[in-house]
Amino acid sequence: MHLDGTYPSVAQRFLDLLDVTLAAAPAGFEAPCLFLLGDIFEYWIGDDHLPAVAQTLAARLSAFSRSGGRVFLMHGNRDFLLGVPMPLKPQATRFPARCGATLLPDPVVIEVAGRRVALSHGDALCTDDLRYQQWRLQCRSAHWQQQFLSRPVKERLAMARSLRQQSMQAQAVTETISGVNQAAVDALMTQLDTGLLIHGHTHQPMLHHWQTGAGAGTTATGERSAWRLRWVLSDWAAEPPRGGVLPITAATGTADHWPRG
Ligand SMILES: [Mn+2]
Repeated sequence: MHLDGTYPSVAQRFLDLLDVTLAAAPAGFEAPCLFLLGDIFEYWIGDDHLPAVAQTLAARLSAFSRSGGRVFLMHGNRDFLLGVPMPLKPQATRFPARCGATLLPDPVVIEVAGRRVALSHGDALCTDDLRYQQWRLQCRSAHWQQQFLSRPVKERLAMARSLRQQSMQAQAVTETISGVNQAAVDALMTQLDTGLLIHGHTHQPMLHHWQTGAGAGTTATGERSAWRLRWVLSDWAAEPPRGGVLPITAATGTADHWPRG
């Protein structure tokens, strides 16, 4: 969603759809679950700095969790500091707690109607972008995070702004956010033993389906050939208006959901 103060219309549309989606959550045997798979915010400099849109979102999510829903958050490449303890302010309320939410690792496997479904932000799969993966390793290290979070808010805001500018310049050169690497996708799905992967990040919403190995039978590595699905979520944008929510039910990712033709 990349929520920030720059595009209030995007934040409003997201919050409105969230209200509709949460209100429509079916009453079942278990609590309805909401998963936000990272880059909820355009940037996040620490849980001690709460932008207005973050306060609004936290209030809505907290109300949903108090009414029996369950909320799960995941880090993206913009908001990877969300929920990380502040070295100099250990008593600061963590953002997930403020939302009544649980912070998930990336990737994570959930079970839906007996099927294993993998959820990820998606940036770790863009392995062709070596410079980005180096930066990812660095900024996800405890050392870098403790150093960054120990700086005053003003300095952290300035650093976040400069990082966003560098990221925009890099994207202007390559014209697009790097796509996922197919070998990395297959390796992850084999490792997680799942036939359905849901992620965002690439801003290229699409349902991909393919067969592992060359046709039917067994693959070169001896695995049984199988159909795999990768559902890429839409990003949220102001112009033209874009964005959406993927309801996950027992039928998600089955043949009924494949595009025709
Ligand atoms: Mn992202």
